[in-house]
Order: sequence, then C-alpha cells, then structure tokens
Amino acid sequence: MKIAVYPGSFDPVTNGHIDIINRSAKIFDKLIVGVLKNPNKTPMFSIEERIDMLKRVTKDISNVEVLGFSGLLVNFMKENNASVIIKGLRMISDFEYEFQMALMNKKLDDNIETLFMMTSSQYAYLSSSLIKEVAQFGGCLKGLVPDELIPIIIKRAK
Ligand code: COD
Repeated sequence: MKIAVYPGSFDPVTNGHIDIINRSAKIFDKLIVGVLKNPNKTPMFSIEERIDMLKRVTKDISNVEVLGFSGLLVNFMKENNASVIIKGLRMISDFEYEFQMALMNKKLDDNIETLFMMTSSQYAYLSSSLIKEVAQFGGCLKGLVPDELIPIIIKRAK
C-alpha cells in the first residue's frame, strides 16, 4: 500500500490546498494530510480547528485521512508507514525553500521521497496568508476557500 503525506500549516485550508489533495489522492492508495502544530507560530486557527476544517472539506474522499503532528515530518511519516511527501509548487519563489526542505528530509531519512505537484493555474496566487489578509479587510473569499468555511474565516478575522 503506497501511503503519501501532504504536510502543511493549513491556516486556513484554501482551494489551492484542496486541489493538491484531490489530485494526489488519485495517485496514492492513501493520502494523509498532516497538519503541523508549530509551537513557534501563533496561527489564526488552533490545530483542532484546522484539522476539523480539513476533515469537513475532505469527507467525500475515501482515501484521505487528516492527522495533526508536531516535531519532525520524517518521524510522523515513519509512524504512519508513509514513504512519499507531497508538496505543492506555485511560483519559482516556492522552489528554493521547498528544495532545501526536500534535501533535508532526504538526509534525515533516505527512504523518503518528495514529489512536487504544480499548482493548477487558477490557484497559483492563493496562499493562507493572503486569505487572512483579504478576510481581515472585508474582501470576498468566494472561490478562494470552500464555501462552507467562508463564514468561519470571516468571523475569526474580525
Ligand atoms: N497551490 C498549490 N500548492 C499550494 C498552494 C496553492 N495555491 N498553496 C499552498 N500550497 C502548498 C505549499 O507549497 C505547501 O507544499 C503546502 O501546500 C502546504 O502549504 P502551507 O502554507 O499550509 O504549509 P507550510 O508551507 O507552512 O508547511 C510547512 C511544513 C509543515 C511542510 C514544514 O514546516 C514542515 O515539514 N515542518 C515539520 C518540521 C520538520 O520536519 N522540519 C524539517 C523539514 S526540512
């Protein structure tokens, strides 16, 4: 069974993330969406809230599981028998940091491969931080995040 992990902060999940989840779930037997609990960052949404939002919007994809993790990604992978890391690439600016992380993860565990999936063109400009900014200043989130999450994000951003 080929198990992949799509890791991220997902603060909050956007339609760009969901596109990567949908497309990679078709390639692997199981896709684990790994939600990072980062003690060095103060997110807009708690780890529990981010997991809950991801579970709601992926409930119809039968081979997707949403789990939280802290610490090293490679340890989380090992605990879940996963061997492939999925990363989304938007702009060339994503590449440098993602390249560095892929090499470090390979150094930490040689059995793990990182696969990069190109963003779909309609989501290339989307990021969680821009979503938070748009929400804070009252912009329209339609088409950028799942409809059912729009009121939750707007409420939190106020
Ligand atoms: N289209 C396509 N892909 C996208 C889009 C979009 N519109 N938006 C985001 N993505 C991709 C990102 O490129 C990323 O691959 C993923 O979706 C998640 O994005 P974010 O912003 O929610 O999450 P990040 O980038 O903050 O996640 C960072 C990690 C959690 C992956 C990283 O910090 C990590 O692995 N931490 C664990 C600690 C560890 O092991 N450190 C050593 C690693 S070398």
